Amino acid sequence: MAVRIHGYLISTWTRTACMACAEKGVDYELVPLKRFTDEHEAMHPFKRMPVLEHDGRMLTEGLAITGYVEEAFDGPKLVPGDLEQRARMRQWQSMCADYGFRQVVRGIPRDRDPSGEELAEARGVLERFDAFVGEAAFLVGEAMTLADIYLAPQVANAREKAPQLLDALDALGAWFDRVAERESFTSTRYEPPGR
Ligand SMILES: N[C@@H](CCC(=O)N[C@@H](CS)C(=O)NCC(=O)O)C(=O)O
Repeated sequence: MAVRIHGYLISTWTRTACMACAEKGVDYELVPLKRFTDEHEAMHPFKRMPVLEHDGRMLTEGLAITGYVEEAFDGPKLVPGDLEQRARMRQWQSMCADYGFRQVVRGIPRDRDPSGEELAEARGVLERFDAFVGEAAFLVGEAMTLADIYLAPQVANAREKAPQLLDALDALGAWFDRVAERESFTSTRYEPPGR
């Protein structure tokens, strides 16, 4: 049965779920959620997104969804076989789920100019991320992993809302330019209204 992802691409977590499918070569249908309805709550107890539907299963949480996509389908491995790389990938996943999501995605508003404090908090996280980017093509080696798939939508979100947050973060910028060329990234682009 086909994979359905309930959500919208404005959501970085939804984009991460879609990118995981795209990198894996899994066809999916992006289904608009009827937000905050009973139907939404039946799918997601916290009324968030994404929700992945497959074979009668409904799954919430980016961690569970991307892990499921990795294990349920053939295709390029998104989780490294190497112990240290796997741990580094999870470190990135955790940093994105906590600091990136809190200070960058949620911390920088879309509907008003961010305050100096909000910008400084987000910038602090992105600077730390920049310092973590190594020499390899991708975050934990020469192949894309879930680490890249977590971080790319967050950096895209920052760039869209407050591009100055990424000024002079050269390692992060070079990594992002590489990921931004991937079909998984271009095919999941969020287009803000009016652009
Ligand atoms: N821990 C959740 C976070 C999901 C989440 O917060 N999604 C955001 C969009 S990126 C959302 O649904 N926001 C709507 C809201 O907070 O009402 C996951 O890993 O999927």
